[in-house]
This record gives sequence, C-alpha cells and structure tokens, in this order.
Amino acid sequence: MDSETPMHDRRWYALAGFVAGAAGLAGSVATGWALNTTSPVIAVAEFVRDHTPGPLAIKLVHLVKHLDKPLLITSTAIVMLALAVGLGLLARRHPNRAEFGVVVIGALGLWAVLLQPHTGVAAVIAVFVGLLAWILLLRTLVMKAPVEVGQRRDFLVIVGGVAVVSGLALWLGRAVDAGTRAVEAARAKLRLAVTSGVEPANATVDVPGIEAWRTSADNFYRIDTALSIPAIEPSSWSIRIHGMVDRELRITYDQLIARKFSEGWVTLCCVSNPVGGNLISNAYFSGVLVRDLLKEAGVHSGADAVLQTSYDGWTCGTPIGALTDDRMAILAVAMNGQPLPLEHGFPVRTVVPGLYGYVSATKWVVDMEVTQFSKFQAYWTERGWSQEGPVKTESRIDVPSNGGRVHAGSDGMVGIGGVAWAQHTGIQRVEVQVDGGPWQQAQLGGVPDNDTWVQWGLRVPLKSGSHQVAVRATDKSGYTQTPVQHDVVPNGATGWDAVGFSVA
Ligand SMILES: Nc1nc2c(c(=O)[nH]1)N[C@H]1C(S)=C(S)[C@@H](COP(=O)(O)O)O[C@H]1N2
Ligand SMILES: [Mo]
Repeated sequence: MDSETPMHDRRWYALAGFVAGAAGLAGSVATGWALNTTSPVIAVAEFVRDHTPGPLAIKLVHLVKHLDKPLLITSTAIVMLALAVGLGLLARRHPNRAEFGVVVIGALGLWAVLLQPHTGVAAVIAVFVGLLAWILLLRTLVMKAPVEVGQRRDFLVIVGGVAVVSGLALWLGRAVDAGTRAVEAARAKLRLAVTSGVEPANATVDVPGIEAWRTSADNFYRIDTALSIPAIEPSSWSIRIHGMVDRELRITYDQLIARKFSEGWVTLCCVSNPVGGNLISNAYFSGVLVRDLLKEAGVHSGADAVLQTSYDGWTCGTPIGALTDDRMAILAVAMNGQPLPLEHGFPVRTVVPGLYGYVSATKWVVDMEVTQFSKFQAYWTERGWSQEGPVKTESRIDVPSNGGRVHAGSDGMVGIGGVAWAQHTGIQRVEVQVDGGPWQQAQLGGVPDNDTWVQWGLRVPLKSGSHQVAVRATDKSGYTQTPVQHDVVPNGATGWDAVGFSVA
C-alpha cells in the first residue's frame, strides 16, 4: 500500500493539471465563440498553419483531405493538454512554478491572438478567461489532491463538476455564437438584384454519371486557410482600393450593390487539384466589374499587380491585366442567384475567369492595393507556389470510375464521359483513347462562353473484360494536353487522366 502511494499521488496531480488545462482551453474557446472572435487555441493553430512549409502543408492536406482543419485544431489542443498535464505534475512540488508555466502559455496564446488581423478586446478577453480559469482551478485542485484514500471521492467529484461546467460552457458558447447568427440573419434578409443563370440547353452530354454542369453552392469545392469562417456583417464591410492610383476608393456594401451587376458562368479551379481531382466547380456569379473600379481609381502606368487581402489576412497577387482586360473579373456578391454562402466569401469575394483561385479568388476580400509584383510576396508565393497562376488546360474522366465495373448497353456500347476545361481560352476538342488504340473524338456539351468547363462523352463498343481509357483535351489556342505527369506544385498539375475498369 505505502509503496503505491507516491505513484497514485502523481496521477492525481496529472489529472488535476489535465482538468485545469482542459477547463481553461474550454473557457477560452467558449468565450471566443460567444464573442464572435478567435480563441488562443485557434490562433495558435493558425500560427502553426502559417509556419508550416508550403510543400509540406500541401502533402499533409492531401494526406488527410478535408480533415485538415479539425486535425490541426485537435493536435494543437492535444499539445496544449499535454503541457497542462506536465504543469499538473510540476505543481506537486512547485505550485508557483506551475502557475508561472500557465502564465507563460497564456502569454504565448495572447501573442498568437494578437498576430491575427481583426483581433480586438474580445479576443484578449477570451485569453484571459481561459488563463484565469486554468490558474484558479490548478490552484484549487492541487490543494485538494487526495493524500488518503478517503479523500479521493471528494476530489473526483470536483473534477467531474469541472468537466461538466466546461462542457456546458462550450455548449453555451456554441449556442450563442452571436456573430455567425447575426451574419446569417443579415444574409437571409438580403434581396439582391441578381439572377441565377440559365444553363445552356445542351450543356449536359447524354452519358449518365458525369458531374452536374452547374455546381450547387452545397457541392461547390471549398479551399481556404480559415480555421474559423469569418462572419462579416454586410453593413460593416467595405473595400479599400489604393496604392498606385490617382484616387483611393473606399466602397461600402450598399454602395457596391447599388452599382450595375455583371453576371456570368465561371468555373473556379484550385491549383492543388490533381489530375482527375475534383477541386473544380462551376457556378453563375454576379458582381461588379473590377475594371470599372480600377478605372475610377485611375491606375498608374508601371503597376502590374493587385495585392488582394481578405478580412482574415490571407493575401494573393493578381496580374493587373486579368483585372482590366475584357474578361468578367468581378467583386462577386452572389453565386447561383443567392448571396454568397459564408464559407465561399460572404459578403464579397473576387472571381477572375482563367486564373487559379490562389492568385485571384479572394474570399472575404477587403483590400486591393495596386502595386508591382516585385514589391511583395503573397500567402502562397511565400510558400513556393508560382507568382502567376493561369489555369492549365485539363480534362477528367467521370465515368466509368477507376476500378469500377460497368454493364454494356443492349447495343454492346459503354458510355464514357467527363469534363474538360481551359478557362478563358476555351475547349476545342476532347479525345479518348481506349486500350491504347486510336484517339477518338468525343461529343462536347454546349457552353455559354470560354470561361467554363465543358462536358464531353462518347459511347464505344466494349467486350466484357478489363479496359483502359485515357483522355486529352485541345484548347482553342491549339494546345493539346501534354501526357507528362506533373505534380500540382508550383503552378498546377499536368498529364492525362486515365481509368481502368471492367465490363461485365
Ligand atoms: N480569404 C481567402 N480567400 C481564398 C483562399 C483562402 O485561403 N483565403 N483560398 C483561395 C483558393 S486557393 C481557392 S482555390 C479558392 C477556392 O474558393 P472556394 O472555396 O469558394 O471554392 O479561394 C481562394 N480564396
Ligand atoms: Mo486553391
């Protein structure tokens, strides 16, 4: 019995440290939610995100897919909890040093919070709530740590109580989540003079299983670095256009939506979309032409870039040519006839046909600085991605799926189809190669212009057994997709998509 006591003893302190730390983190996260601000846990996770080398970040994101954000936040919390356990153990002999350790962690959290844009008093309050809860609980629990068996029950009751209160605080904070609710409500009230677009009558090729030509807002791919989605009231949004211009502009949301809207179909694509991947979507966007705004501002000669900044501090550099030529580069306020969803940039985002999202499609955009590429680095160029990111001509096979098993029709034919894109250049031709044979031209669906993807399809006679199909597109500049497989870094993947399947 006696020899066991020290061992148990340490476990109680570890538990005290864990519970105090967990309650502190919960307190700060709950306060952050309730006050619609960041919490130190998220801020530290964002710090880790911003300091992970670019190529490594991409590999990790590909490895864990859409779990990247939850995983990053969870592992940050786990590291913090491990530190909390350590401080609990330290408190057994050196309670003052342990409390000092908590203060140091709190200071680091505060520093990470202050590094984020748009942190106000609320974010600082969230840190202090967490810090206070952590220290007070550590002090209390360490004093109550059981020395004798008879005291264990009391201790566990306190620990259980703390856990319940922390859970409640998190639940309450989530429920309050005042900012997001208010913004969702403001979004629901908006009545924008926009339309939802009419799909070209022949957009859909007659091969079942090809991804829908129009992507619904719910199915639209989502890529961003935001660990918590910015909640911005339209009434508090404005954009500043400045830098190498004759007159600086500041435009509020009401001023923006009072202007003439341009509308059109645009297929957005992510530079990290691998061959055959689905980080590409097509929707009808409505907004105000950037070139009109730049004209009003009066761009100086010598400017070659616009440095865009989002509300949450993400940046990208867009060639000024793509924002001032005849393409529909807009500050978009709606997608498929509805105000942008929060996760796609509400209330205003940039959309530029022909460029990958990482150099153009700023969500929650609040600042445009007319400048020169030689004068800045943006979020992804700092991490090794190219300065310029025109979308590469590509094509994808949707059916049959790779490794799939299909049935031939009664006529012995099998449908093959997918999508091809060369935004702002246009697709001329799509060809399909079956089992290494000659290239056969596929039928193309209709498109409104060159800024969207195009469906392609054909039916081929196939005997039962296994087959291989490859696809390649040729764009209207005459370029045919190279078979050379290239990784997504630094400016987009190349290569032919191919699938193997069997016919039953
Ligand atoms: N504020 C902000 N805007 C952003 C990003 C981001 O991380 N933050 N990511 C860009 C990238 S890489 C892409 S591909 C598109 C994706 O837009 P979507 O999520 O609406 O599809 O947004 C772009 N705009
Ligand atoms: Mo992207």
